[in-house]
Amino acid sequence: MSTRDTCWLNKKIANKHYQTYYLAEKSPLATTIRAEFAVLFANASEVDEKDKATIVFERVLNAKLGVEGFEMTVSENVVTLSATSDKGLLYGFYHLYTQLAQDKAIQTIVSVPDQAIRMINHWDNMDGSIERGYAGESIYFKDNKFRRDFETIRDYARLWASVGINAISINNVNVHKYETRLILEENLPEVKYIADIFSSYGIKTYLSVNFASPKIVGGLTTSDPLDEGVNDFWAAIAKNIYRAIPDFGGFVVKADSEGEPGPFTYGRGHDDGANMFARALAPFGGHVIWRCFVYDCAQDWRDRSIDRARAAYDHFIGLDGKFDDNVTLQIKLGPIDFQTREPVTPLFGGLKKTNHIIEFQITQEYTGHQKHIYYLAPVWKEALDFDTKVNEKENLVKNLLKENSVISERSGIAAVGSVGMDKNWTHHKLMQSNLFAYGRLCWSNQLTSKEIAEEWLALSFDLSQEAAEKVLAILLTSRETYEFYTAPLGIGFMVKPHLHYGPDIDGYEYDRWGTYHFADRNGIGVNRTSIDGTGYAGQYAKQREAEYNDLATCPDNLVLFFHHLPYTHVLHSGKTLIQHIYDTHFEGVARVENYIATWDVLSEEMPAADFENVKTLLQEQHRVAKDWRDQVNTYFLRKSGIADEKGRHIYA
Ligand code: GCW
Repeated sequence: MSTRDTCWLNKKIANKHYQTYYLAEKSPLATTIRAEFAVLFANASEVDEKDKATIVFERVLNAKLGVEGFEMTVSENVVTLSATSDKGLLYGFYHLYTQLAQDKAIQTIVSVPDQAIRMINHWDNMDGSIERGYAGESIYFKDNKFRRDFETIRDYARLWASVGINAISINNVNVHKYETRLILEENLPEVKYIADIFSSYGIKTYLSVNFASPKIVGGLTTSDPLDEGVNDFWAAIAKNIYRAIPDFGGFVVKADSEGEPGPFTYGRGHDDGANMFARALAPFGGHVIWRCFVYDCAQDWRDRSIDRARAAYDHFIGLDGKFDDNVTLQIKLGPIDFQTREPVTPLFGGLKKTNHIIEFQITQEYTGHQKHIYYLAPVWKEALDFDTKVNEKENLVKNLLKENSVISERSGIAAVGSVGMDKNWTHHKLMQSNLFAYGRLCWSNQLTSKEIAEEWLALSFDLSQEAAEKVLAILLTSRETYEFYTAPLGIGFMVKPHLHYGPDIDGYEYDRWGTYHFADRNGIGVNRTSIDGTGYAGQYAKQREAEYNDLATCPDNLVLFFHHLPYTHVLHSGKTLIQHIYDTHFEGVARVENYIATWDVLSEEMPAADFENVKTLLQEQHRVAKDWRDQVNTYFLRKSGIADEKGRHIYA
């Protein structure tokens, strides 16, 4: 164990009864269970006869448990954890632990994950930096070498295993010079050290690869996916990797996106590109995850015919059914890029014959850089529960991920990770909740954001009921608070360019990234209707299209995503648009002030380091929230010339 924060694995089970266990298995996963007993139980002892144990692990044949599920039964004060694999036993172990740690009654339960792939993508570079990382340097790399801090990686692996994560890609999807070489022999022993650690926690390791590797490191003159030499190159690479790491997961690929190379260079399609990797990996059971974040990032702001929101759908819908069985498309939750409020990407429900996973972002790129409190579970739940209304009936994203994938084991969820070398992993203590929530929600889609936060609080701290409720209230309101003081009504991207922290209302307005708000003296918003706008709304099923097209039914919180409206437009809330902007921005800051006051009350109950950590960061959140409030309010007062009806101070 390293000296790092133990997060939600923070308690030792002192319960006298449950300290003896029987576990016949000898695999690396079983060894992990033994190690966890030693760490998480006060007096655990392994016994070699079943009837002397109060915790019994049992491998069973039980189709309803699948490969990863487990069953926990209790009779006469003996808990039996059964599963078809050691992985299921490990998940069962953590479940039992969390129940005991929360002093909950041990109850019979069958638990099977709702999503098959439950993955983390790291955006770590070998120089130690992390793209969009806010919690220190990479836990894997440093100075263009492997960091070799295996204790940290082990501690990290157990955190994820305890909430059911089963796949991790370790390097950035923007694959630079040194990282392009990760697939080569010279680096495989080091990748294997990491993969073996993850493997002993039931996690498969993936690498992000550079599409242009054949040219860059293979000595070829082309990286054309239909070229024989290129195919041979990838086949040899795959063979070599699997010889070193037999349970290697596969590749993650960002191609033809934000400057990364891809099949377009050779006039080929994304199906050609993805299937090339699929063929190379297939003999070894390997898997390619192909990202759909493909759009024109060199747009001319003058050109109103392009709408970035349309891009993923326009690029991929025509390729539905054309991918090999071991390809999975990875699609960002929203059509633009992890803004506070975006509609759900219409490819969910649109794709019918292609494996796919939804991509979330745990790292708080646009949501406060882990300096602001932003509990993300509500965002993810909203996406998973989104009713696409495809075929004119209820069709929720969480079900469609499986149902519309050719092979349901190749569907699920991925998220961009948020940890670094900071002692508490996430920089902000409270933002450990997002790690926990992500894992729990991937496993059990029906859990509520509140249930998850309560569980996290109970496992992480020893708080009185009253104190726990205070923190809970902060977490559960945090997303709306951030939304209040930043960009209004689904408009997004009023952030400082490149940095993506703090306000810059026109920062992207004349830039090449396709993220415009079109504010003028009369109004603001993007007309994405299929009536007289960009047509984006038309990518949805009929009922959704109609709902978004029509101001009478378009939800307030997305109204500027779909419509360009005058400041005097009256929202469903009864407020004018301009008054909504003023009110929410004043309220957003007031809420942060309340958080500060609430937090101060917790000084007695919170561990000192955590108390200080959050207290300091709340000051920063407050500073930046005020910047947002004042710049946004001033900007719109100047544009519209309409005063705040409550007469509050706006810097004119
Ligand atoms: O949100 C954008 C980020 C890039 C990132 C890209 C992506 C890894 O600003 O930093 O690149 O998304 O998802 O590929």
